[in-house]
Amino acid sequence: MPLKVPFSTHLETVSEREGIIVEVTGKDGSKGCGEGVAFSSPWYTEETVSTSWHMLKDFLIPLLKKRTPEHLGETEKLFSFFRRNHMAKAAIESALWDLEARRKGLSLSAFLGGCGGSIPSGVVVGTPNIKAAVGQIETFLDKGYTRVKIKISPENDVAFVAEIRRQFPNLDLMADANSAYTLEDVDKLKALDEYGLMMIEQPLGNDDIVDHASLQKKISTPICLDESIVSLDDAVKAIKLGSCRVINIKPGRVGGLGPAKKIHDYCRKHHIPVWCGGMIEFGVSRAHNVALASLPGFTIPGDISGSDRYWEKDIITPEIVVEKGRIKIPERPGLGFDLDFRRLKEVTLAQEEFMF
Ligand code: OSB
Ligand code: MG
Repeated sequence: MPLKVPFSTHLETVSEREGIIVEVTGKDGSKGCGEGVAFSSPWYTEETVSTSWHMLKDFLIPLLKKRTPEHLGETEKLFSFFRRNHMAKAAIESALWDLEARRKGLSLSAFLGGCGGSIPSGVVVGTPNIKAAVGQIETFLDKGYTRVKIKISPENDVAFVAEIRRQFPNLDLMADANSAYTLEDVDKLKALDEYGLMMIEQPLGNDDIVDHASLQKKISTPICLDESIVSLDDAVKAIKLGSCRVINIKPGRVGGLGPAKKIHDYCRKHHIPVWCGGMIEFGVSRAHNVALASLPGFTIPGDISGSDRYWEKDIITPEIVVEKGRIKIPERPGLGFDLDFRRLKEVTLAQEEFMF
């Protein structure tokens, strides 16, 4: 689907989004759905839509066919037989969570251990142009969003942040660098300490936790890790090293809701606040994120904006709506949102069915 407005980071501009929607049906007829959130090219992580499709079709689905898990918990272990490819794994794993929650008659939030009620909604500005960024922030604030994230890079940082802070002195603001810096840039990163950022996300190498630990000692702004944390093991090591004070959890990046919940539980025990990141995804993945973000350790508003942030029309019904800065957690069994098959059909490029 085309985005309403292109979304830019220093790495890539996303104008159109491809994705993979998975629907699973149990022997008893119960259903669940999930989403593969890899991008069309490997700019954010190494996975793409094509590699995810390949993994699903040629490895993960045949593996499930051979060893159909009896319990949800077995899926992660089963999938660990194949290295990484977390977004492909999460596409099925999260669909199985939805299916299992529906079977148990619980909302996905309750099934995960969430609190119910509603979650606060944060939003991301996707332009380095200061005028456009200020315009977007004004629109978002009018819609009630409670927290804003901007993207920074060495070409667009201190002056950009300073001007946004000047115009919005009380805004809950964070900055995401998507690995645009190295330790040589410490002076610039230190200069950002002036502007009361809630955190700086992934300033250094996409797979680094060592340099981030050095950097965190030199700056007062909390570091949040995104790309560097692809497993519970990574989170444990990063916290031990002092590489971050906050973690952004995305189910796709870590292999699904099971691993995401484990990282949440560990962080909560170690007093590391977490929040749920976004992938410019469609409503299916967003709905999973809403349920995940209802867990008690998600104490910071996530990048969980409403369906209308990126899409003219989403592929779920109802769409995800932000009201007074919050999203209601559905109470009915499962995800609480259904696929809008009419809309889905309009935007589907390829479809395949696997029976066993
Ligand atoms: O780094 O968090 C990120 C979008 C695509 C890939 C990576 C990231 C992002 C965002 C936007 O920051 C999140 C969203 O609004 O979905
Ligand atoms: Mg990020």
